[in-house]
Amino acid sequence: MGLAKRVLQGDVRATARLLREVEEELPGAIDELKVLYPHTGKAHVVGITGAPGSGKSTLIDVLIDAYRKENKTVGVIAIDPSSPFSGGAILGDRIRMQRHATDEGVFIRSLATRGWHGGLSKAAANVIHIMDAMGRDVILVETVGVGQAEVDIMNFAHTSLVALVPGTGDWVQTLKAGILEIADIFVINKADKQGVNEVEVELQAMLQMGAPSAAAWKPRILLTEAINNKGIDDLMEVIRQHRESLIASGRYEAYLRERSRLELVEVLKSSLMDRVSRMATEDDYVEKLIDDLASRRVDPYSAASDVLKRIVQEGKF
Ligand SMILES: Nc1nc2c(ncn2[C@@H]2O[C@H](COP(=O)(O)OP(=O)(O)OP(=O)(O)O)[C@@H](O)[C@H]2O)c(=O)[nH]1
Ligand SMILES: [Mg+2]
Repeated sequence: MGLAKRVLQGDVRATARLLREVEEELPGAIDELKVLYPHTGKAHVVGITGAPGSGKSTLIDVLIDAYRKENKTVGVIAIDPSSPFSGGAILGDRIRMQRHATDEGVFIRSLATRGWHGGLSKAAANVIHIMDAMGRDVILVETVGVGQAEVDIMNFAHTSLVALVPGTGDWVQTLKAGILEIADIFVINKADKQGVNEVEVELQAMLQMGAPSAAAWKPRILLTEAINNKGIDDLMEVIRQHRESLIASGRYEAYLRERSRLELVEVLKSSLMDRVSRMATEDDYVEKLIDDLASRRVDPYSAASDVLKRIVQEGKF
């Protein structure tokens, strides 16, 4: 039986193998993804972003418990911040979530931020599809809210959570990264610490400063102590309310459509870039074109148009 068929039956080993093949960008993996795609779009994807150390993994850990109590299966994708921001985060994630390792209903995967030629957000979309196809009810995606790729990944989530903590200036920067616009729920975690009210008041002020909107959903602010499992029932309830509001207002369909558009653009971009970089190594066509540009024999627009024409003529991507 093909890998994709086994993934559709919820086979954990087959899923792990397909994920590896996708990660290694083996050509056959694309064919398996093609088989899976019609079976995706069922899972509820919850994105969790926020400054390093704000407690995202701890929140996910207790959310896993809460979903498992509801008999829901869970997929977790931790985008490893293999960036200067990482403070041994991978190890922390592993240890914290280890206790779920023997539960077949929990499938945890990390995705390194480095090494994705085709783009991190495309890779994340593929992992989401695979977990969705294997039948996970909920998929939790953790990203450190820095960089455009991570904002793009949050666009693949139906519900976007932003984790903030009291007593640091971190959260202001998080909001500056364009996260404010996409947040559905703000979670002020570590509410056991000093300065909770200040963050809440400041956040409320910022939200009110934004253009008044007639949107069906107004971002909510919740307080949690992930480490003490406090505030998690409320968080679960608000996530559920957000999903219901999406569906009831008809925005769910619109969201799905928008995500499909984003994904098409991502795949197109990476396929084109792939093709162009192969062109550059297969022959010296691109180099000659660059010579022509440098000596002003051709302009960049005509050159790009030439490249596209050549790709179309070759008929292969
Ligand atoms: N006091 C307090 N500490 C917490 C709370 N939640 C998490 N922590 C602690 O904060 C630290 C960071 O938690 P993580 O869950 O690893 O945070 P993260 O956002 O996933 O971190 P990165 O993945 O490195 O960005 C850990 O030492 C947690 O135990 C809380 O509610 N209160
Ligand atoms: Mg983490």
